[in-house]
Amino acid sequence: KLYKVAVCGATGAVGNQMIQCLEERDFPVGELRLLASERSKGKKLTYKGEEIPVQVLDENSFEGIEIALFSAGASTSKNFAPVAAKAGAVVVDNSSCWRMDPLVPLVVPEVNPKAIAGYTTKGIIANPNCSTIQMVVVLQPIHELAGIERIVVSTYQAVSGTGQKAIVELEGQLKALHEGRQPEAKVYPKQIAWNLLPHIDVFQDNGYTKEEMKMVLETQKIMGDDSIKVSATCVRVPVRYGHSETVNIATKKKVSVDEVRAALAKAPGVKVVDDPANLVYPTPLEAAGQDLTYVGRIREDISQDKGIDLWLVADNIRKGAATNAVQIAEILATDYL
Ligand code: A2P
Ligand code: 11C
Repeated sequence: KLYKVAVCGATGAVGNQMIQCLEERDFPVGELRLLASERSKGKKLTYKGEEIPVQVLDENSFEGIEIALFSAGASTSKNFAPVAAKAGAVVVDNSSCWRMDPLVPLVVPEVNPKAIAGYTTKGIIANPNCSTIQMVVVLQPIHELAGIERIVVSTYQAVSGTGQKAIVELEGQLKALHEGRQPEAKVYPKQIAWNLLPHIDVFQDNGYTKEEMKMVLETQKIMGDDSIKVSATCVRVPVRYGHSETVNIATKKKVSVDEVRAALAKAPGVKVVDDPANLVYPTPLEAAGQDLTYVGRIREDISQDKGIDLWLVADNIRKGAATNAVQIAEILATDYL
């Protein structure tokens, strides 16, 4: 069967990648409707060699659509995901808008594919935050092996997570610095070139940022275990594509590095890249453009009895957003629609 698919936010960094993923993975598309704002009127995007005009999103955009992939920001999702669902589409939404709604499943196909069944209540499935996706893909097999009690994670997040305008800002600042000019900061509150910012999304009353709290709450929801304790520090780094993370875990059962490595070697969506003696460990440049989550620096935590340290890297626009959404759509198509 072929499906009528809409991509809402088609002109954005993630939306564009969604179109590419549908093509690469040969998703059974019968009709592809591309939606964006008034600003994109007249634009055309290419799918399988064919130019498709971008349509301006409105109340009638989803007539006849069966699957709608959304990545046009939280306010667009809030207003239009229910419109698409009412028109009969199943929405896979990449924004943060619906993730913590108890009636909306939050899905990473390698971790909790069965949760997709819950889409029937609201017609919406939420795609998690990029930094959460790559972490749970790696932690789920360890949780099954040894039971995870606590996670302490620090992230090193690429500017593409903020969108195309942030990539342009980083490049502009680097150029200015090389030319001896004062770099301009508009997207971020401080210069990002040659710098790091311990600040992603807005600060909350508890001192954490919203991005950090997404890692806490989304991890518990996806892994289906509210008892897992998480403390996160999210940092923006001057990297274009690929989020990296150091993850320290405390487990209920003591496990060896070899056992963790063996569990990860057979885990779906994960590739172990870990031979430090030969300088083998993953980096964002190597993960960019790929769909796997790469894990290296696997070692026993010397500061506690039952702990493991890990280093993870994945492409935030692909596995962290577009690929994960298209994987959900694939399961919908195969098992539900
Ligand atoms: P447009 O290009 O017409 O502004 P990014 O995250 O890379 O900034 O992309 C955001 C995506 O969401 C773009 O495709 C953008 O379309 C789309 N978008 C943003 N606001 C709206 C809106 N109010 N209605 C429809 N599409 C929107
Ligand atoms: C970033 N993780 O890297 C963010 C982008 O909740 O979907 C995605 C924000 C979200 O800036």
